[in-house]
Amino acid sequence: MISDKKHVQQLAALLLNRGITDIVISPGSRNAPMINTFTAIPAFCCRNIVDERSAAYFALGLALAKLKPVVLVCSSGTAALNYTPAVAEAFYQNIPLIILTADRPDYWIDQSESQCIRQANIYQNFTKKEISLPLGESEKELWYAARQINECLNLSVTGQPAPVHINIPLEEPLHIQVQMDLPEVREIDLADAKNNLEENELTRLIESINQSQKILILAGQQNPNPALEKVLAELVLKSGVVVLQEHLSNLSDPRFCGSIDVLMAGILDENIGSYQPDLLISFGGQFVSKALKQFLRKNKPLQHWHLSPSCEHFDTYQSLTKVVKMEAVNFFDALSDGVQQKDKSYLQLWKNKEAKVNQLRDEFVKSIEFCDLKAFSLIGQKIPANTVIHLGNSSPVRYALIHNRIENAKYYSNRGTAGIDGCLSAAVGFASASDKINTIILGDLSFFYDSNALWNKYIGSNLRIIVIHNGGGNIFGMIKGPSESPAFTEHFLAENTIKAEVLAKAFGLDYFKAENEAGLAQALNDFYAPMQQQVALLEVFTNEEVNVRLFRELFKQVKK
Ligand SMILES: Cc1ncc(C[n+]2csc(CCOP(=O)(O)OP(=O)(O)O)c2C)c(N)n1
Ligand SMILES: [Mg+2]
Repeated sequence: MISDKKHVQQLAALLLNRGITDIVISPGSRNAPMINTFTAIPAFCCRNIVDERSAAYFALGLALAKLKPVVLVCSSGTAALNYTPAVAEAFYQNIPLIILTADRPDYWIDQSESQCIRQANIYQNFTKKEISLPLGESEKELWYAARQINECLNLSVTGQPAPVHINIPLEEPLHIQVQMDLPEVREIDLADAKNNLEENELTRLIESINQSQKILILAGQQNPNPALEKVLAELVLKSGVVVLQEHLSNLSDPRFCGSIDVLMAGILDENIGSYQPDLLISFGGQFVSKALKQFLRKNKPLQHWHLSPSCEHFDTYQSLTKVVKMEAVNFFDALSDGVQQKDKSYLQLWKNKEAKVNQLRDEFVKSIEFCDLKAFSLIGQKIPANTVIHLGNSSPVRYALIHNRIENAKYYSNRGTAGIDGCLSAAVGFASASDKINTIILGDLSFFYDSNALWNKYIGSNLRIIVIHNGGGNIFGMIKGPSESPAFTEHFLAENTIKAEVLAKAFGLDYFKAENEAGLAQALNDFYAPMQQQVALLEVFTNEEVNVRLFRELFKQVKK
């Protein structure tokens, strides 16, 4: 039995035809036609999560794991507004979410009806397209709706993928069901051409590359991409380009350069001009490192090319001279034959510096007392290889990036907008579709903020949650302004004494804790032991003042 609402039947048919079958529903009455239809068709995989904020972040993680769009379904009113944070994050991370919000007919909006808000275009800044379906079910209205739905579904995955919003006004009665198959609906297919460079343009680009002595390639946040990794590694070998990566770019070839924050600290006091690139080529999402942005804004390249299939003009370093409307892998592939062998001194300069700062970092971390920096080093030694790591915003992502990447690990983080409000939900969503051990490392405030992530039935035994409990928002102690304010403890740090233990118990998670180095090493052994067949939470207690002192000291040490 499916709903008698023809627009909902048609929408379900179009989703099914495209194989978009992962659905996250939040309960409600106005969305009953969607709930009744999707759950009646076995090909749809429906989950239910009550908190729409968490549901949308869960869907984001799920879409990342499955590498395909995920559908969200909610009721009207503030239910829909609660999707907004994750919609913004998905927009800036290029993740396709198909958002279906139930609504009342237009003529009841602002008429003292309950659970009613102005819902058209509520995500207008964070979606590629938003439509409101017509209410009437005439042939013309159904044709019009199908065309618009087709366009939304095509746009969500083409160029730079992004969320789309389909608002669905529905008239009562909402619960009538009929015994029938989904209708046949015409699909408007999309043939997405791989953009090729014209011969002349390609020749000019290759000439530029061959004339540049110092080429720096910035690999921003992106999904693992083995084909790109291969072509870039060959380019490094052939022409000595420097590829700078953070863990979140998921490029791990040892010929690339990492540890960017410490590396930047290491070169700042040196003959910095020798590191300045002639040609900068960037692709992917954002970099976490602020120091890198500062370095490049001060030491601008002569040319900066940004590679973007949807033509984004990212002038992050105030030196953009060309946008190449192309996937990075196709771009480097097209160039590879024409690029000449080159002297590797620029690459050597960066690689030598990287080795030096990494050595200083390791010596320093070995010598210090227990703190967040040390805890991340220990965690890094104990996390199993070939795993998935989710990094919470605030200092966890920074600490993790200071240390070496875990072998064969894939890294994810909500860096589109860097919110602390959905780190755990996104990790839970990802882990629910992953057959690997998934570890999320996040701060205490981020954990409590998003603890509703644990309020659903889709938490797999493969999930490991590490809460770094440092008594509040430690990041604000690391930056000069807030740490010097009289309002620091109450209004920046937001001092926190509540422990995660009670919540772990409430949600039925196995609980571990550690307060010192030996305790953490032991807890990690148990946490990752093959015998640990249950989802588990490890709470690591550290001291705020010690953390801040040693974090600052690290950067002094690597400058030496
Ligand atoms: C939704 C949202 N609100 C506020 C902020 C500002 N903010 C950035 S970091 C932070 C503190 C996070 O504390 P915690 O999770 O304990 O991490 P720590 O700083 O201790 O590493 C806050 C409030 C944000 N990024 N996102
Ligand atoms: Mg904290």
